[in-house]
Amino acid sequence: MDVIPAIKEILLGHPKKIVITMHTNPDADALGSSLGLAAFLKKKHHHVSVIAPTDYPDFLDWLPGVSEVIVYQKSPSNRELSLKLIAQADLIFCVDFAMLNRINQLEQPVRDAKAIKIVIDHHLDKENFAEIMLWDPQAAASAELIYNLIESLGEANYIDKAIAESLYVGIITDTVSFKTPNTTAHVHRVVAKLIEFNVDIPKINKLVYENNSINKLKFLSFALSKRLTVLPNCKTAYITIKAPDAKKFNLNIGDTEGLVNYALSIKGIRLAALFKEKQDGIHISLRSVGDFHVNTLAKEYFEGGGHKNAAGGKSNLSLEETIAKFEELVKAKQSILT
Ligand SMILES: [Mn+2]
Repeated sequence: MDVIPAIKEILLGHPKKIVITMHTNPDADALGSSLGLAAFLKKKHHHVSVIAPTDYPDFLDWLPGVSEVIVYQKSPSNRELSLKLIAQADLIFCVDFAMLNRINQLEQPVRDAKAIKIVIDHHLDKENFAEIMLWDPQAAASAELIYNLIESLGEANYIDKAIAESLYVGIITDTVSFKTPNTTAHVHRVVAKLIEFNVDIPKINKLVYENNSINKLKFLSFALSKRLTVLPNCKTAYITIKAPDAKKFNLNIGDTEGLVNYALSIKGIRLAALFKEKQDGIHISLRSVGDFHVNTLAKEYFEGGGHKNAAGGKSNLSLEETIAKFEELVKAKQSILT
């Protein structure tokens, strides 16, 4: 099936009840792409609800339309409303994920929903639950795919400053400011077109990258001086955050965003990890440079997945056991890493 004509046809006719949802712990691409798509569909007179399984980081609270996002986990009434909207929807867009286990408790409700499901995603791991897959693991961001979709529908004239800023922030963050290998000439062209809608570049970059709380900076200093381990023989570095650390520094959602990149920034390091001890287990972020596939590591050993150079997973072992497992794996893969 040709994806664009199929989506075009589905959106024709009377206004549809549409739910847009994104992966848990939404990042700027998941949230920005969802809000950009929502704003576009609203302009086309559809009834659109945006549902996030869990809360988004504070540094995204300026995104246009963000106050209307229903955070499922936040309250019983949000849960009830989310389930109702999902059950009644004509269409469900799954943005920035292609595996239903990425939306936790919403997995079953979305799976069971009578709605037509449309995936818009660029993660490597996917399952076939949707009628329509706009899926391209080469894409730099889901926001790039949303832009492509709107343009392919012949409706770029619907894009306005709010939509452009929502998509722009998804692209700058997922490409780590245009530095990842998938930052193609096409990505730059898309961003150039978005900028023509008067995207406020300095404002957005300030909000995203220079919006640290003092706590967050003090925590960064602590993490780098007390919680960083380097395995030079394996070209690997990792940071661990114990549950009491998060408490002591009063960390908010998103405060550990980017921390793993400090480990990766060390000269010669090719694999970096961040282990966060949380109530529901150990959350793991993995980053690499070059041809070491962290998505495979995440998928095979840590119930996760993602991209070649950026992935996430979890572990139900203790923090110490998880780290021991990780070190063992890394040592076994030493020949690939060095
Ligand atoms: Mn993304």
